[in-house]
Amino acid sequence: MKSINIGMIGYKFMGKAHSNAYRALPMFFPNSIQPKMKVICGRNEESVSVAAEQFGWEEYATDWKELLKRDDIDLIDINAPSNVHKEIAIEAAKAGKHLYCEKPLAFTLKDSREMLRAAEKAGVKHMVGFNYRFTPAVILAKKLIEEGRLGKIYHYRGWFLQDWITDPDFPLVWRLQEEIAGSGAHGDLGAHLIDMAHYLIGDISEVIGMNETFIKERPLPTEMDGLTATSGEGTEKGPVTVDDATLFLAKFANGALGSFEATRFATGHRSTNSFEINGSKGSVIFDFERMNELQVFFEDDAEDVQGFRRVLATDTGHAYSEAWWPSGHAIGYEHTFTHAFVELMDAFREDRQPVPNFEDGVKCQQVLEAVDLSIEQKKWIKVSDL
Ligand code: SOE
Repeated sequence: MKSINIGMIGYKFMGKAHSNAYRALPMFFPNSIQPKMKVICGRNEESVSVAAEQFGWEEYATDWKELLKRDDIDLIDINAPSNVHKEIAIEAAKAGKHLYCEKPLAFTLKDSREMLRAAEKAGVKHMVGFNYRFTPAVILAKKLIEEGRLGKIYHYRGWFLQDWITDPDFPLVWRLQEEIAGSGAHGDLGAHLIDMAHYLIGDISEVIGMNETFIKERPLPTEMDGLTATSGEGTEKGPVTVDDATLFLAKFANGALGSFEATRFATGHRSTNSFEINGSKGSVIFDFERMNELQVFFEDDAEDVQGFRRVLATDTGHAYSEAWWPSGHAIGYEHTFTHAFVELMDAFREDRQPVPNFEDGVKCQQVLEAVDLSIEQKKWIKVSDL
């Protein structure tokens, strides 16, 4: 197998990020199985045709059901809004297509389990878009934990802070409508936090949370694109039906304690995706806005030089460093997607499931839902009860 033919559904922010990543593979990972950018699909013919040309797809299509019928498509990449993930994924699996799906996998735990079952029944490969796992500094944190260099883990602190909707006049984009997005900061940002914690620390066993929608009504949009939108003067308003912020506490199965904060109201924080981990022998701090670095602290450093030190995780010897630039030449957000697709293509070569896959998507959904339930019932919820 030399290449995998891709049919991609969605062409906005994530569609662009995915396309860019597919294009990087032949140049930077020439030994990988290569993705062939066959068809890009979206409902608006004018826009999707422009995207096809700009992003470098061979063809465009406007009907995803027709796309599934094509014999020359091996994998369906779903990056349309969350309300269509389930139907497309299940139909694509039935058509024998391999799957890549953006997060959060589905609206509900039940839906995500159905998606996983459909993929397993069809015997196709399935992957979920938790791209931040593929940041070299995050991989370094994982390595330090696995090698026991941080000792017994006591604390995990995760926070994903954005501020793109603090203006009360920012329009009611689809991400603020429950029927399209499923949830707000919780599913959009919290999903990344939960997956990161699963990857680094392990299973979350119990949670208790709180949430808030600070701005209850917003003007209807006249145009939206990615995270930007406009609305006219005095435009009619509609209700915001998702959370603006969700916070929760967690207990991990291994005894560690966790705290999580996902918000779109952290003024000044454009996209601060961070964690801090404290163990008996050391600590690490990561902030995606400085994604090439990991702050590390080791308890057994000589006392007179103890302190957090900055490790450049894109230097020689770190994950994926050989594929990119000479030491010290940084990489960016888009590279996390390229790395995710390298994992996907490796899974094809080694005939195994890629990681993270729909099982990880379901696990994440289980925690998201446990937090929602804890908010509703105002009490701790055991994740395994769901
Ligand atoms: C918007 O909040 C968003 O683009 C998310 O949808 C992404 O998953 C996250 O990576 C960055 O922020």
